[in-house]
Amino acid sequence: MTAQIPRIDPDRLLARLDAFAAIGATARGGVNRQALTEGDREARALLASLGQARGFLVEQDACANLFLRRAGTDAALPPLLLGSHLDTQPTGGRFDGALGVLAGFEVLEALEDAGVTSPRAVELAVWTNEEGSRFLPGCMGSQAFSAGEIPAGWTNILGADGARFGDELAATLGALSGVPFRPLGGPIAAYIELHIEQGPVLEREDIAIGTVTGIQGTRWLEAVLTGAAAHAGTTPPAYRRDPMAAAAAALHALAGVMAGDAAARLTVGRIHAEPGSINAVPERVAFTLDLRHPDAGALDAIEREVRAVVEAEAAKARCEAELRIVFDMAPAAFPPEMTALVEAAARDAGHAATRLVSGAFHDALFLARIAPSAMIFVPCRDGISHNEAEFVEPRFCIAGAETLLQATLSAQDVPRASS
Ligand code: HGY
Ligand code: MN
Ligand code: MN
Repeated sequence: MTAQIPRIDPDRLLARLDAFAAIGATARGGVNRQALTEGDREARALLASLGQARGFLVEQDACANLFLRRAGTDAALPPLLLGSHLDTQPTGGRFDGALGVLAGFEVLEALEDAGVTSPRAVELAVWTNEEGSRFLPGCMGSQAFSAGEIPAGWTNILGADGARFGDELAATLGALSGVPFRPLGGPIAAYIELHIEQGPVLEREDIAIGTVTGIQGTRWLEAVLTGAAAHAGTTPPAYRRDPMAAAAAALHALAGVMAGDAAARLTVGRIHAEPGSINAVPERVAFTLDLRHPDAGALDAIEREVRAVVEAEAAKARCEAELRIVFDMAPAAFPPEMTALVEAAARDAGHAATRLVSGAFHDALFLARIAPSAMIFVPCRDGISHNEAEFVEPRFCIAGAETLLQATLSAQDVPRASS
């Protein structure tokens, strides 16, 4: 049977997005499907069953990365890998990660429906814990895949909810008991990821496709300031060693980091006081710092400034300060030939495209360490993400999937379908 021209089925893709958005749906229209929770397991199980129903080989690896494989004619060739993530922020959106996974699945189905044969297998990967909001760091699945091993220290990492990573990983693997294991790691021929932009550029320029040239650097720090618990009513200022006062002064001073450099990003997303009593000066205050910059040297300079300011304010309050790096992703550029492949795919799919650097980190950053990688962005409304109001117009979801299909075909060494 000669192959037909593969085409994205818009209704099928949009229905899948709705079905997965229902898993972990929040009352305000978002999704709370954090890594290695019951919701994450439910979404993985649904995708696994959909893949098995289409005759794709479904496997998982020791880091609970999930793979759906559509075989090629030459099993010896490393596969072309598509992928993204299904885990979300606590108040996440319906598209962050899920669009890339479900568009990738739609590409596999379109190839299958059209009877396309190709030398390379096409695989879809669902990476474990991209977000890093429950268990630090982020991108655990793609880090382990690209390194070919799970760092020993991860097993005992405690999540924001107190759960132990090793336990939750084992429960997640066990929840897909019928799915066979595969070794952790490559080789892969290339990696292509579709994702929402999570910023305002594409919408502002009214362009459907972003050709991602690279990803800015990210560095996460955990700061712990330690003073002395004391009575809120009887302890005068001179007798206090108040880590909350020190933290407040430090964060106020650090607001200048972004004021001084338009490309710099500094976010304190989580702060916690112990014992956390209304009428006790805290003994300990811990907070997270998310630093971003496209330039590695500038990122180092921001870290130095953060350390100097936090340590100085702690000293003023006669507190100890400890800051440790918990996640460090150097900026990276995607190879020109992969960027060109995405631009050609957008053109072939009939969509305008523009180049941009990603402000968010992605699993593609780690895949780029072991294979030529590329990312395709689509606009999200008002650039909102990591927020339950995240929204992508259906036409952009479809444009992204059509571009991913064309990129898959051209990366497959098969004649590109003329649309
Ligand atoms: O935080 C990030 O950049 C990614 O969206 N998880
Ligand atoms: Mn994401
Ligand atoms: Mn995200």
